[in-house]
Amino acid sequence: MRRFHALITALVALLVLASAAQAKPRSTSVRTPQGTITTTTLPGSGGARKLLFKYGPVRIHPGQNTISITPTSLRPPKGGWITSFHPNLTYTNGKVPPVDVIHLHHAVWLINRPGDAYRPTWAAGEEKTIFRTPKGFGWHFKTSDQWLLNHMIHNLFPTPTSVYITWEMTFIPDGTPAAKGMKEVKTQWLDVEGGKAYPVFDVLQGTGHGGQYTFPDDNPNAYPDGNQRNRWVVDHDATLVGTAGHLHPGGLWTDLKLTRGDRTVELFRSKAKYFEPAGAVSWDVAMTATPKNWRVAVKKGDVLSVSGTYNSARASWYESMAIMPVAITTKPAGGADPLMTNVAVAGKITHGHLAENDHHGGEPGSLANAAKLANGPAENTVAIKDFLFKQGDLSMPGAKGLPPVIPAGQPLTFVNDDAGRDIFHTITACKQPCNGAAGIAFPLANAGSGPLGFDSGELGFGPAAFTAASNRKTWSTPTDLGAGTYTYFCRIHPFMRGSFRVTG
Ligand SMILES: [Cu+2]
Repeated sequence: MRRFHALITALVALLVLASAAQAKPRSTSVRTPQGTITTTTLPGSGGARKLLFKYGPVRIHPGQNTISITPTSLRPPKGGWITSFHPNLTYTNGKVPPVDVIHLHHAVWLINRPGDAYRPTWAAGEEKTIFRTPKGFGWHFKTSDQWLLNHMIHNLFPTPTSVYITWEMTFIPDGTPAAKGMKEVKTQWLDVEGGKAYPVFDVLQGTGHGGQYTFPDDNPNAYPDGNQRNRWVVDHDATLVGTAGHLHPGGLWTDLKLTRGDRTVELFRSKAKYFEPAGAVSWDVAMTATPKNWRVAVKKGDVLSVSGTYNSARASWYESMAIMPVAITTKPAGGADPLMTNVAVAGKITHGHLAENDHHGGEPGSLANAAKLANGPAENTVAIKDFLFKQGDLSMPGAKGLPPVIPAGQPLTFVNDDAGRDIFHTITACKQPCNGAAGIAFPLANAGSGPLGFDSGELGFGPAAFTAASNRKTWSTPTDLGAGTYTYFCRIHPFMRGSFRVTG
């Protein structure tokens, strides 16, 4: 009897060991010309797996801030359901670059399904929101779909490097137990500048009300051609199951609203939760997303609209964004009637503070205090070459570092001689002395509104259809500047600082 017992115990132990071995996640990697795909099984999930895509290495040029669009073969190997999307950026050694050094301005994955239009489906900004569909919903992938990756990686320094764009997905292959009963969602892109390939607007310091500026509401000329780019008319009865907003530093929240007949109601406010000690001024932020049980029934003909609200008291925010991709079912799947129920509940952030946002900047460094410098030469032009302002650069010792002098009423013209190398620069006013170290929260475009808050735009050239560049290489200062010493920085390469002096 005792021997029998021992045998049973041994058998049970073996079985436990065997099932433990089976329950271990297994990973396999496939290398492709565009990067690697690593598949990891998720035991006990009914067939789901994690797919990690590493796109690259992508060569990053000195100071680059350009947009690239390429087809990508980094997709699931077979048909199935995608239920989460987690984007990131890494060096080739796997480390995540500090955001004040290399910065994922944006990446957008566009899907072209034969018979449908190209559809932006997932996106990443430096807030690195993680998208997850509620249980039972997913994006359905077919191997006949084509994927395009639109990315803009920004190098804040002249040092070239290499990076991977990475994205991790939860994937449920068709035909597995977990795929049973899944409901399909698509992404409906809602963007205050919808339809533009570089969808940005400026928030000028001091505009709006009470220190806040909402686009498009606070700009009567937001849509000069009459095309209300922030709206989408719902084209089929459906259920909204999730959304989160995308903003830039300075952003406070995005709002998603629904209009039916003469009523407009809030559906969700995605709030920016800043970890940044200085407040709403940097990428040290996470956005709130809708909770798992958020379901909103929408009808054909309803109008969805989006707006973005920024802090306009602290600084100007050039080339800002406000986007809310919404996961919408292809067929109705229940949900609350937003005219009967308040669906605008509080959201949840999708991650905490990220270590790559630890260098806030502003500490005293080696740059000059321009107000204490003697007059430099009288000039009407300042060339920018090799990331240096040729006269009045705050990093330059001696005569070259002295502020060029212009008489009141005369412009000073800047010429970007790096433009031929696809390097864009800006001349953006910041409050004197503007000589702290560059970081994610310094410098700010905080010289005030009106002529004091000048900004050149990105001096440089790019393709007509989509570029951050202004497609010119020169810019002149406003002619109504009063006597005084002015400091400025380059928004693209914030270590670049300069000054000039207006004499009365
Ligand atoms: Cu620059």
